Amino acid sequence: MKTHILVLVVVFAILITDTAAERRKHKKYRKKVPPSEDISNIEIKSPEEVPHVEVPSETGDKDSLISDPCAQVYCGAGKICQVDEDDEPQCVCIPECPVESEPRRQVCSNMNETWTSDCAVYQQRCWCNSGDARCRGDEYKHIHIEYYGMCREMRECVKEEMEDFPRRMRDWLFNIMRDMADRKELTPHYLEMEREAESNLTRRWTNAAIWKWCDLDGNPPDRSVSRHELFPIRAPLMALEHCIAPFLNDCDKDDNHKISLEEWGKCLELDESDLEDRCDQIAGQ
Ligand SMILES: [Ca+2]
Ligand SMILES: [Ca+2]
Repeated sequence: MKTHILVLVVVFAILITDTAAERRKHKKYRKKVPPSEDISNIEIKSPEEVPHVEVPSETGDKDSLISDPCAQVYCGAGKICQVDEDDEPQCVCIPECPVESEPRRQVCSNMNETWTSDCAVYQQRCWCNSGDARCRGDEYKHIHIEYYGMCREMRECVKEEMEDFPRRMRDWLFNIMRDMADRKELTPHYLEMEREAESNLTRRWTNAAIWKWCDLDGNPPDRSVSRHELFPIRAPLMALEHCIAPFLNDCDKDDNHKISLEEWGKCLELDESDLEDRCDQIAGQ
């Protein structure tokens, strides 16, 4: 999954820099994605609410793993499992986050504050939700990562850029889908859709859009993409592309914090009649 997201970021960056050239050429061509130093340094994490699996120590033998009450316990982000005095497993706030000195570990929160690591953000949220004195205030109960890297002033996405953004986004989605097909990272179902997109120009953008929407709708797969589910594309791309946040916000036309396939198609300026739910049942599980 991490590799997929990294691929998305690299392809997106390539697309941004190649847009002008592509416009001149018209003709599509396959390009190998060269490694980009800056972008490959971006560390991509899973969505924040995905439960962390506490892996039992490998040094323990089989019996001790079975008897470890924490062995099968899943604690959320910012928490670890500890055994209490009654030998019962408890999820507690992570006592200490690793000391991070590298700037690339920094994250910017939704409160526009730079934190040393994602761990520090989740730890703070855990403290606030468990009444710990180290909580900075009630508002930190809902703190989350807005994007990776230190907080920066986001350039405003001007009207002309916003108008051009759906086209760039469609291009980007198709290029990622093609790249993943080349890497044999698509399920047979999505590979078939990719082949259809290659051979049928009217399906090119729609198939890629449907695939990405299905791909994002995974937690839970309920045929709508929540703000949380957008995290894998929003957080890593925000540092590179200042129009991504306003674009995604704009997609949710009825403001119910979820993006339906219809809304997704509309904001990508696709023909509604071409859009149909073609999510791979297997991939959604
Ligand atoms: Ca969903
Ligand atoms: Ca909506």
